[in-house]
Amino acid sequence: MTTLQALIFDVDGTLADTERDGHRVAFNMAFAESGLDWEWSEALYGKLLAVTGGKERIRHYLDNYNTDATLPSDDEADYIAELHKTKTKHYTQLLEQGAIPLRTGVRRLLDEVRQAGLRLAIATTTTPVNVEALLTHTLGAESMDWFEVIAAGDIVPAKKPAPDIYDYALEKMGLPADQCLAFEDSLNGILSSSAANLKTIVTVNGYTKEDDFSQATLVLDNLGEPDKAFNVLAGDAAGASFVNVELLKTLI
Ligand code: XBP
Ligand code: MG
Repeated sequence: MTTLQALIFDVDGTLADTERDGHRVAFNMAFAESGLDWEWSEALYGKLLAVTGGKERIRHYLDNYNTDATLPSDDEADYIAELHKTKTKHYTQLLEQGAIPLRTGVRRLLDEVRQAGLRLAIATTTTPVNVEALLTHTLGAESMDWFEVIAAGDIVPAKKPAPDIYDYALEKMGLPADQCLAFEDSLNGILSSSAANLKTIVTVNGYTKEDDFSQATLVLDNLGEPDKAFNVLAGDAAGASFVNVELLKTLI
């Protein structure tokens, strides 16, 4: 019989709603600091989220939405990398200021699964220091040790929707996909986790609620709390009203 051993969490959009009020704002701050007149509105950012990875997203913007832009440097890759470093500085400062809370149920579920002895990992396309800043400023510095693998950013060349980041996390944990569950919030995320053969629970957010989650095991509006039931958007929640270890064991 297959038993549940580990949970692998995406970060952006899943642990916290970081994109609209965190990453987007930090990109705009970096553009302003660099003397660029680029401004990513909430609506434009929703379209830019089609591409994962901040450097890749800037490139996608230049190739598709600001084709007349001239960069103040001949070395485009180098310029984008520097711009992205500035963005990361602003993003981590926003997190330090407590700008982005965890999503409903995240802290409770992490506490419960740790009590139950389940293993934890992270698989995300965001820059490693961003993960550290989010965990430290929401759950405390010790939470970095709760996750035995933090697979993040450029650690694999092919970002989501490629399966590589999940494959990497599974390999580091020495576990087969069928003993783990993934948590995601977006189409690129579930394409990645599904291609790594992981059953996936999706908690949608404002940017992703219209995405195609037909590959998900369960689709919810959030993880829920004992006094705040989730809404089931697709799949069988076995009569539960919030995600707990008991429910997770029925999904594997
Ligand atoms: C998150 C991303 C990241 C962040 C920005 O996707 O695509 O690129 O938006 O972070 P996922 P960086 O939730 O699927 O991991 O600028 O550090 O790349
Ligand atoms: Mg995500």
